[in-house]
Amino acid sequence: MSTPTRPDLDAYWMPFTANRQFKQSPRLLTRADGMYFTDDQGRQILDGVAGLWCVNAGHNRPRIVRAIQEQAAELDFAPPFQMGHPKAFELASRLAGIAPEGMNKVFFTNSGSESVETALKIALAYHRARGEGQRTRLIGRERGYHGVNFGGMSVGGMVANRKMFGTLLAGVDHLRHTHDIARNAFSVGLPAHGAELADDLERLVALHDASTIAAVIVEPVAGSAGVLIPPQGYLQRLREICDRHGILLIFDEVITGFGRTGQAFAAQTFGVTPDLMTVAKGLTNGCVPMGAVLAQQRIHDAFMTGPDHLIEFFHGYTYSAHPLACAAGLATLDTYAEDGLLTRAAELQGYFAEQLHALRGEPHVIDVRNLGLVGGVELSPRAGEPTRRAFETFLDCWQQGVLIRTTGDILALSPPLIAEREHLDRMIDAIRVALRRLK
Ligand code: PXG
Ligand code: PLP
Repeated sequence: MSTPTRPDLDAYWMPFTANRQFKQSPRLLTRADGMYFTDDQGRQILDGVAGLWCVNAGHNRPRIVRAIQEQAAELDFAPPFQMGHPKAFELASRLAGIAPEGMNKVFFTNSGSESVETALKIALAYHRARGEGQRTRLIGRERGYHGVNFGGMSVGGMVANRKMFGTLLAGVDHLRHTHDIARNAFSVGLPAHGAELADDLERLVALHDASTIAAVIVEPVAGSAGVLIPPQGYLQRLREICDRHGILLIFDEVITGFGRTGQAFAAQTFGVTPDLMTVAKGLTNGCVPMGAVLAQQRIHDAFMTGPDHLIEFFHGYTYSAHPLACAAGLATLDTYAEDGLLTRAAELQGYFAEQLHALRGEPHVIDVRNLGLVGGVELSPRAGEPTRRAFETFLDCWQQGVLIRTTGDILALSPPLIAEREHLDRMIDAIRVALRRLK
């Protein structure tokens, strides 16, 4: 097929992209359907990462497409402050209905990053509303990713995302990460070792005093930092320590939400209920930007004091609960329910794990890890050129017509939850082929 005319690539400063490399050899997607993208050369590209961990129901789902089209013609925008529209309330109720028991209040945002900022602000204001305004300290974790805004960047723990940007938020500290190849390499599902790393929180309590700590935020499964699966018992232990000290526990479920780990939320997969939960991505199947914070009733109720004509929480976005996003969200939840997608990862994970772990022994592979429909393959870095092996693997897979993600020298797979076994086979085969010809 002849190369179509490409747009001028100069003006667009691309996010999280090697701009110069991209513009020398662009990868342009023009259509998507089901498990596949089409690129501007007319090639079919198998989607191994649900777009960017978000298109959980696969692409171009008719019900979602229709809902967005109809909504645009019916109510294009409604101001979210002191006003509402029916679908915002409906979507909040539906979300509360699939959330862990007791997480029944929903605050809408437009992205994962905004959800994180919102959750951190709720935590601070909650303590203050209850007369514990000295609880201002926020605790994150090394190798955490909580978006790119100042709060999320500060509690986050990826050095490249932080080092350029000055002093960040004051009063933030970090738990150690749980990644431990020496003890846990090639674990199938949850690694056996490392629950005791949750005790880092006790050390930070001993250092700062619990009375100064507002909240701890962690990803139940770290995605962007390279698919780090929590050790058995780790999240339970973190919950216990938070409870002991009156510290709020925030789960950042931007990636793990909406069926990725085999239940609607990782909180349910692990049987650990946080106080606040951030979501985005799969909330609208990636079709319209939207995020949300889910809160326990008592967190919300702490704000509902004072005269009732006064605003209780001075926070919100112009596009909070945007009608198009709400319409997409409702249609997405219908699609998940209709196709049983929120539990499909639980059905597929055995097969996925088996095939993925068969990459053990291929060149450069130093770890394989998995949970639900998330997989990570860690490569040993090429001497003096960290991240290049993974990037070359990514490019090779792209040439083979398979889209994967990389972070550092780690390859990540997070296929749409509609994937069939042959799709999983093809993704893993593409990685195998690429690894065998990699230097
Ligand atoms: N928290 C978590 C846990 C995330 O994974 C965000 C917050 C921020 O969401 P927004 O919608 O603001 O991007 C994310 C986003 C990758 C990758 O390569 C992952 C994300 C974003 C960009 C790249 O794995 N996750
Ligand atoms: N900057 C200015 C000047 C604004 O007026 C607003 C919103 O009114 C914002 C930023 C925030 O925009 P958004 O509500 O879309 O986050």
